[in-house]
Amino acid sequence: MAWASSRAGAAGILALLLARAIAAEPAAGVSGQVAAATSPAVTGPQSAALCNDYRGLPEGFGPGRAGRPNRAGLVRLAGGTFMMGSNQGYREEREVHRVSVAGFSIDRHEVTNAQFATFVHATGYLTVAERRSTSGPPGSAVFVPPKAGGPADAAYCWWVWVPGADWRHPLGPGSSIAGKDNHPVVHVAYEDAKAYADWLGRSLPTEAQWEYAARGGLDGTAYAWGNVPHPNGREMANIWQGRFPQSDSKADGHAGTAPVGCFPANGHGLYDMIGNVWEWTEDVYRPSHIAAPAVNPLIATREPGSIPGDGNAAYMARVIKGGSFLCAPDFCVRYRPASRQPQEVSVSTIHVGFRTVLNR
Ligand SMILES: [Ca+2]
Repeated sequence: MAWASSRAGAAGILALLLARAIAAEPAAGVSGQVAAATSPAVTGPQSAALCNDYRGLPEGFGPGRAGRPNRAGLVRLAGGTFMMGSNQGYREEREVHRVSVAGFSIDRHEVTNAQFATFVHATGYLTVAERRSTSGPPGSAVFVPPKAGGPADAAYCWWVWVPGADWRHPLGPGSSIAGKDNHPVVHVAYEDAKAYADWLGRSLPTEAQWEYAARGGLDGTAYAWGNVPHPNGREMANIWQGRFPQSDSKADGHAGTAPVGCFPANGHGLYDMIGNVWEWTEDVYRPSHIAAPAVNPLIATREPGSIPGDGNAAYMARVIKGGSFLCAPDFCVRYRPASRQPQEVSVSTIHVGFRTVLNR
């Protein structure tokens, strides 16, 4: 398979296809039309200090180390017990089970380009997408809407491997992040996210920590803000509106990534846990919650063969959470706290980013 501008199908895109094989089926009870009687519960501070006026760096942001971590931009969450997963969503979200997590702190918003640039400037770090490997030139996966009248139904034809695409050049050579200091960094592989977290003296969230944080204190609701997808007609997260993948109507005001903090914070004061970009977690992906531990769970080992096409001994997928600007009511209803998806650790894309936690 040639790398140059090839359509999805290159080895590095394999995980995306596997993930979408899981993602493609409709899920009972989670369509965009779902509306329950529960009132919307939008709480927490609003985003006046973030979004367009934000420069992308929390006050006091800078290097840390394991013994003295940097705490800028963190929100402290008390420990607690919640119901993790969903029995109404996609099959990999089952079963709902009671989970307890100890107190921890988590980034108020997704890691921004400004934050990642500070890290790279200080360390000289080179992301996976920027490194030449034996399998091809540097590059990453970019979303390209199919042309009108084209084979829109071809499996995941909207993913294009673009040589030269990386966090500084989200759409490939010629593109840039100028003016996007406050957008979430993208095209970061799992080890890139880990390296950044290490530099701060922090960690990546476990899936349980992430879901506990995303629920914002609302236990058992379908969405992070309640059971109504659009309370009072309001767009609550940066997702896709319109017919996917042909046309994003931008009803939420954004196509592609949005600056962090443009949508209401959840009940914990956290922004964009849902939508904008998917977020890496520390957990190795398994296709259900069956037999998961109940206290501070962390899935550290995979189950070979548990993911369709997973015949490669070196294959390793971790859980990503929250959905992205590419999640649509008619395609991937994964803009919910219980949603989860496998992402091959070495693959970066234009719609996966991350945030960090501090476990002390
Ligand atoms: Ca997000």
